[in-house]
Amino acid sequence: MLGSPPPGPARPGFWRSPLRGPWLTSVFGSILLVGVTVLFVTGLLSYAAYNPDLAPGNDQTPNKGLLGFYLFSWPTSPYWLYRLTQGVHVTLGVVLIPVLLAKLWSVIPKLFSWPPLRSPSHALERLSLLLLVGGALFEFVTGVLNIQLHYIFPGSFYTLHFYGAWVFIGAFVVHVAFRIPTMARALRSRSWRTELRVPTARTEPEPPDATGLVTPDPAPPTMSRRGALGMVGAGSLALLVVTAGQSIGGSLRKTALLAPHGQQPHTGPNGFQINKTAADVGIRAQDIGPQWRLVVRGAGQEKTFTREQVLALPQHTAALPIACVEGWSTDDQLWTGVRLSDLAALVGLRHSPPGVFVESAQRGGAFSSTHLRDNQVRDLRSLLAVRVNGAVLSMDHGYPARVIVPANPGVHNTKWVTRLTFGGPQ
Ligand SMILES: Nc1nc2c(c(=O)[nH]1)N[C@H]1C(S)=C(S)[C@@H](COP(=O)(O)O)O[C@H]1N2
Ligand SMILES: [Mo]
Repeated sequence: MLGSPPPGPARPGFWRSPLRGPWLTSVFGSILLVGVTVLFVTGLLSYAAYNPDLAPGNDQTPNKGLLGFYLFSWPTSPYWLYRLTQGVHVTLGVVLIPVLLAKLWSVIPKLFSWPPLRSPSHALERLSLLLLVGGALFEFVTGVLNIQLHYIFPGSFYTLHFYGAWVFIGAFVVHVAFRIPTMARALRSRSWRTELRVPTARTEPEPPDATGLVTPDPAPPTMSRRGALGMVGAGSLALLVVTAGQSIGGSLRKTALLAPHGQQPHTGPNGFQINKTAADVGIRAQDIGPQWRLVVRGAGQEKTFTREQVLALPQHTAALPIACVEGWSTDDQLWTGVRLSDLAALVGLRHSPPGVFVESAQRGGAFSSTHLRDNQVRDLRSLLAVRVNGAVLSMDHGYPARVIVPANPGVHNTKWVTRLTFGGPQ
């Protein structure tokens, strides 16, 4: 009854490119195998770096259950750790887009295989492919939206990208487990060196095999496999060139054409990337003017400081970058201010201070408050900064005072700080 497919893409002769076949698919597949693994690991690290188990403030995935099994205290050394892991995560994600598209192109006839459901196990396999392809597209699309449109969905991006990653990686592991023998066989079936010498005119389909990727009715070649690989490689390389500079920094920053925050916005001591300006988040002049106070609480004590009193406390300097989840980061900036551990000591927490809950003058909304862990408070480079590169903090960088902690995701370096509660909210 379902014997012959309807006219259209389910017919064996519909897809006619002579390039499609297990070898080409396996080349793209093996790149994705390595790439997706690195994306997944750096993604898990990014999640850990958020300290998502510091409830209630940081915890945007309270129902994560077992998925948070591996969480650990994100370290503060090396101070560039998050800059590296998140730079790799975002840059690699962008660079893999052409490979992902090429891989999907190479297997597209399978999406239309006929009959659509042959048996229960075939149904299961197709369901897993749906999760695999859907999961991959979902993760890449949400990731790109986040880095380009700059948190169009601050709370939900995090949750969607996190759960989406687990669905995707589940389907990915099943897929790899089933296909790795085929992949290994296909990669051995022809030599790279020979293949890369074949011009378009001599490009022939791979021999038909059980994978069903090879067309039974090849059209004349319009491109060699070398050409196809070159095109995908050039696409990836172009994306690398226009994104990597936003995290590598230095003079390469100028090449980061795709980076919304990647190029140098201003000059002078405060001339580095700004995530959200004071105006963006509704900081008013009176919030940070002469009426501004810093309230520090802990161990049953509470102290209030004017800006002059904060400036009169012992000042320390640390060279630290801002590294955003979006993948961009600044070069090291020289921050000066009061150590978080010194502030804890002022409210009676002299030895082994606990974590701190940080609140800003921003009235609600994303990133207006943060929890930091005890290891972050205890690092002597962790500051409530009042100056950067020798100048007073600009309004957009968090005047009068902001948090800066080594290896901390940018989002936890709260600007326009008004209150520090050591030991968490009470
Ligand atoms: N109060 C407040 N602090 C904030 C933010 C914010 O929106 N509000 N943005 C955070 C994010 S996401 C980043 S990456 C850094 C960026 O700091 P910068 O704008 O000084 O570069 O500030 C963080 N601190
Ligand atoms: Mo950020």
